[in-house]
Amino acid sequence: MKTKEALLKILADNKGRFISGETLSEKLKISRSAVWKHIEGLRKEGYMINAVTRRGYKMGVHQDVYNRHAIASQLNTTVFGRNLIFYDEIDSTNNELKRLAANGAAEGTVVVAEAQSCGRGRRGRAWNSKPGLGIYMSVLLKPDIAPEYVQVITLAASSAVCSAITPFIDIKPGIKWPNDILIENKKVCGILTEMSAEPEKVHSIIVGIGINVNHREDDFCEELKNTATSLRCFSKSDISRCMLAARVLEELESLYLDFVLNKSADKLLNIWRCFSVTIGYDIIIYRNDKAIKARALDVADNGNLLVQTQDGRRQLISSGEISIRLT
Ligand code: BT5
Repeated sequence: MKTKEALLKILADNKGRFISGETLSEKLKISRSAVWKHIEGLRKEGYMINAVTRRGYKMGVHQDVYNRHAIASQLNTTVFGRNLIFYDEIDSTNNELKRLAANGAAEGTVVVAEAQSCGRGRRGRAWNSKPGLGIYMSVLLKPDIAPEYVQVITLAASSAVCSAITPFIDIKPGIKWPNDILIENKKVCGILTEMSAEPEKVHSIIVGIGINVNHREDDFCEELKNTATSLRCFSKSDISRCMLAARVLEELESLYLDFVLNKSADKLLNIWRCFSVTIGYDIIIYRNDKAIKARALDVADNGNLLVQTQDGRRQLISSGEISIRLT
């Protein structure tokens, strides 16, 4: 562990309590002036650390420590995040994981960033990725499944996020097929699933998850003010991003392993249905500039949406070709 990470861990383990410079220098095997320099560095990064002569250093109880070590120490997984890479800033965690995958990164490798300079949504859209407030992370998967099942992974991710966020908020989140997680009709999380495959075989899937966690209403830019929300808007206090990121990875690993080992999406689809705000509702399907009215009936084994159009015909639609609006 690097000195900075080790120092943060000690301060975080003792939140609200003073630790003397002497103790820190002994534990970290560095001089007291080096301890002071590291503390100054952490303060510049935004950590609130109190320094009082003859008492030492104290991190505030509400400080959200967010780094590789802090996430790893919360994580109870066997595969996901065993290799976890944390960046203060990266273009996009999906892009970085794609680069790592090209160099042979293992299944379950996770990239997390404090901020993204070029966070991506679907079809070239942007994902607003301010530092200090949200979770931006991607997981590398190498499932032995046919490419047509890739959509199931997106549904697994949205189910995992809903299960993970529910205990932190006072309201039930909803999933708008296929990848939007909404609270009171505003978007709190988006998922970007990208696949590299041959016609018959998946090489790898990167599932990118963006969650608005501790944003206040003012933190959203003008264009997102009416459409985006955060978990903080529905919780009594700030939420630990480390703890939440760890819970999301645990839930996703459990659903993913169940899916690939049992070759069945039943379990995750049942969870998905519980959170769905699409099934049973009237929707408008936009395809090639045409708008078609339909009712969403169910989700199929491969994650496609079963709909019934107004002429009574039933059809399965996949997310690549269309977008939908709830009516
Ligand atoms: C998504 O796309 O919802 C997928 C977003 C995935 C983001 C994660 S973050 C980690 C990983 N690395 C990446 O580079 N991406 C993934 P889409 O359905 O196309 O929605 C994009 C639209 O959502 C934008 O056009 C905006 O209208 C809106 N939007 C952008 N940023 C937002 C935010 N922070 N909160 C809510 N809505 C947002």
